[in-house]
Amino acid sequence: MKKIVAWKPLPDDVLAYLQQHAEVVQVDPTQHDAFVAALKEADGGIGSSVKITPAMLEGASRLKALSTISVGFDQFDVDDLTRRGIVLAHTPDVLTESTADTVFALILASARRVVELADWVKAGEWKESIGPSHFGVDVQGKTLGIVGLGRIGGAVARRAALGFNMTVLYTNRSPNPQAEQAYGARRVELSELLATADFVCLQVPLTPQTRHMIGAAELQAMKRSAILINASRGATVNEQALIEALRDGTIHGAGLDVFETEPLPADSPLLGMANVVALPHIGSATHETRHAMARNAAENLVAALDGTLSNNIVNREVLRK
Ligand code: 8YV
Repeated sequence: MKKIVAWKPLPDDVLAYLQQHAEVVQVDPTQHDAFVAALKEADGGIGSSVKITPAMLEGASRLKALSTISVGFDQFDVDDLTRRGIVLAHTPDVLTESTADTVFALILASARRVVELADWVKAGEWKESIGPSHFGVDVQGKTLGIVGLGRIGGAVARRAALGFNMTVLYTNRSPNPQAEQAYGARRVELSELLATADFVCLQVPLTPQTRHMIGAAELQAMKRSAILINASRGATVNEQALIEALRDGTIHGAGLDVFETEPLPADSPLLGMANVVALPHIGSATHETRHAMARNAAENLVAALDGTLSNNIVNREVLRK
């Protein structure tokens, strides 16, 4: 029987499904040596949120497939997996809508100061009717700039255009005719997007090309009234530059679900800023979506080990070897 290593707890039904196909060894990824030893014995692996380095795969000669319970695969060295002939699968579709909801929650919360004012009410500070010092800014009718219009970016564009009557600008490696037609989205250069958008929303994967793509110069290029939204990966933004821009009033605020270091360290200056909404990487974190992701990843893994997986493959080249 094949052996699968799971480095994340799985819902009971998903575990039972995997057990119909293989022996499942559950490991605690913080026990590094035991985790690496289990990988050496395994045909497949499933999990998320842990960096899997080439060194951890040395001697894992049986390993044929890894399946991440996430759309992002920046925890893996994909070229190295391809060289080793290991298929990497991910879960791109099932989390699109809940992640777009998180992005919109950040847009609304930052613009309307939802978290700050809710805390203020709970602190017993609401003693008379509010005035301009508590007002926010409008979301509806404004311009949203989406950096990277893939699946999640498209779902954000739909909410923005159809639900909030927003003008949608985007950058992307290739045009997205569907979003242009359905949501009136317009593809522009990053410089135009930064200079024009009221909300700049990052929806790119983390790659060497996107690391720190938003730094001091890009923040400076944004409107002083603009709000930066990031629910992609923390390292797409130079966090130190962002902290300075928020302090100096270079931009108005930020809604952040992701950070360069997660969990966000308790001494991060971002935590003390009223113009920052900070969430604990909840992008896809609903009961329904996390369950669907685990199920999807398990099915991907079983199919990859059977040699029948045809979609959700990160490194398709491996199949051609
Ligand atoms: C979580 C995510 O990071 O899918 C992604 O890329 O960012 C998230 O859904 C997590 O990996 C889910 O287990």
